[in-house]
Amino acid sequence: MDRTFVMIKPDGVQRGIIGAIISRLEAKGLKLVAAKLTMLPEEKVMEHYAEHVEKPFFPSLKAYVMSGPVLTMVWEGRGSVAIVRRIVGATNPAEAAPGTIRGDMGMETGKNVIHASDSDESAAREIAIHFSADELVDYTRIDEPVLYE
Ligand code: IDP
Repeated sequence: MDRTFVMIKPDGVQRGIIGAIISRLEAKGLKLVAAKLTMLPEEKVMEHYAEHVEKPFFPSLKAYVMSGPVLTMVWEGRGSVAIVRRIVGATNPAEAAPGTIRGDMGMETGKNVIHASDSDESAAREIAIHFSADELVDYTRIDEPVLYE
């Protein structure tokens, strides 16, 4: 089954919207298979955001994601990478569509509440950065037989 990596960033944790965000993903039918509340060490930030290290906004991005605890998660479901990206919305919350997490819960790109993998390759890479294989829990959600055709 497809898996995606999702992280509630420090602003989302500090603002007390973890539950509201998880509710949206759960109600969609996605299955939570791993979760960890943690402070990201610098080496994980460098690895996770390797493609952005040379960008002008990287120093502020790094300070932002290290400014407090994050909730790292792995969510599973058929087509989960694309589904979660649509639920999360555009990078800039000011432009993200209403109904999306960023569109409903954020104001600016520099504090955009949540991260979600943008491809299956990114998901596999990001899951491996943040979780070991034995932290991914294998179980069946009781509604799975009625969620899928
Ligand atoms: P994404 O998170 O929607 O996939 P990316 O372009 O991959 O967006 O950027 C990664 C993260 O870097 C964003 O979620 C945001 O936190 C931060 N970021 C991207 N562009 C800017 C910017 O122009 N200013 C400040 N932060 C930015």
